[in-house]
Amino acid sequence: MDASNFSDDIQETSNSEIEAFFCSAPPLKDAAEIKMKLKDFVGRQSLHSESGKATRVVCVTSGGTTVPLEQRCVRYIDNFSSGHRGAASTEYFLKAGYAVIFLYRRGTCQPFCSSLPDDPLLNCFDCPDMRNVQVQPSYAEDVVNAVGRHQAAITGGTLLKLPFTTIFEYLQILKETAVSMKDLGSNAMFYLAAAVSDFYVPWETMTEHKIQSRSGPLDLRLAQVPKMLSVFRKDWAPRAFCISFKLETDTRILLEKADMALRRYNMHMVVANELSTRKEEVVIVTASGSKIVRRDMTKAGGEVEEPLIEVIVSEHSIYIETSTP
Ligand code: 9Z3
Repeated sequence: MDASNFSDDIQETSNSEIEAFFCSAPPLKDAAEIKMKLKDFVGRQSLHSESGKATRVVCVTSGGTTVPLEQRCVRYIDNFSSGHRGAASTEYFLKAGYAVIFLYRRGTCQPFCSSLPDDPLLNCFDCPDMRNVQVQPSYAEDVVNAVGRHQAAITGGTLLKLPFTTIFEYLQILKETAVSMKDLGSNAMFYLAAAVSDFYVPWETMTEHKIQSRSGPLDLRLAQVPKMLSVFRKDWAPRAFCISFKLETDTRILLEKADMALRRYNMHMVVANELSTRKEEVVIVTASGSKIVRRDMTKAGGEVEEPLIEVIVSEHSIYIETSTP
């Protein structure tokens, strides 16, 4: 299974295929609430922009989508992504003054939490009695930092978090998000780091109940998820600055595939990364060439996302300056 439905291995997808995907997908349970949250969040940024400099808003997608095999899902196919790239990038975008819509896979890495233990988180706390919860002194600074920065971003209206699990949820929420950000024009950015399923079981052909093992080996035929990037650029987010990611395990084809994605889907930038070195370096591919970005090894805890977001922010500035209002 390839990492994304945005890969470039097949022909163009027609609008009717995309429509059919959305029509047959199980409707989002909390669609009205998501729409409302997006409207409030984006509206708040537009209000800020009246008072001077326009607020830039980036939608960061993060984590992998699942493909359920049963409607009452017991088993599913997953796409690899810890969510570290998306969570770390969100922090750097916030630092750079962006408002961030963080569209993330439930249970994956979260912004501000990288220095907290996840196994088990309870190591952070002590409970000397029923009325008293204390943070372990060795984690006190990290917890105060994480809670403080998270609360400031949420209550300050600069971070909106929207979770997804399945490919159906992800694509529906991404579309809603893009539509809600349309009026931001060139101040909007999409940073598509999520690892999105290429293949799926259409809802109407999916068995309702748990697949039984007594029937012997399981033959699965997966349909292709329609390629959404073209329609994304053309219809959902025509004026936004759009960055997609290309993941490969074979470095010999990585740059060629990234370049193909850039041209085929009219992306402003494709970030190419190889699975085993993705935390060390990435290659930014644009129409004017490619550039390797490495993490600063001289800096304790230096992350590749720091110089990456720096380059992206400056490219976005040029894009805004040269875009027609
Ligand atoms: C990426 O390439 C991300 O950088 C990673 C980050 C998922 C590798 P982690 O979450 O890893 O920090 O563990 N995301 C995009 C993957 C993808 O499916 N890209 C498509 C493709 O390669 C292009 S849009 O076909």
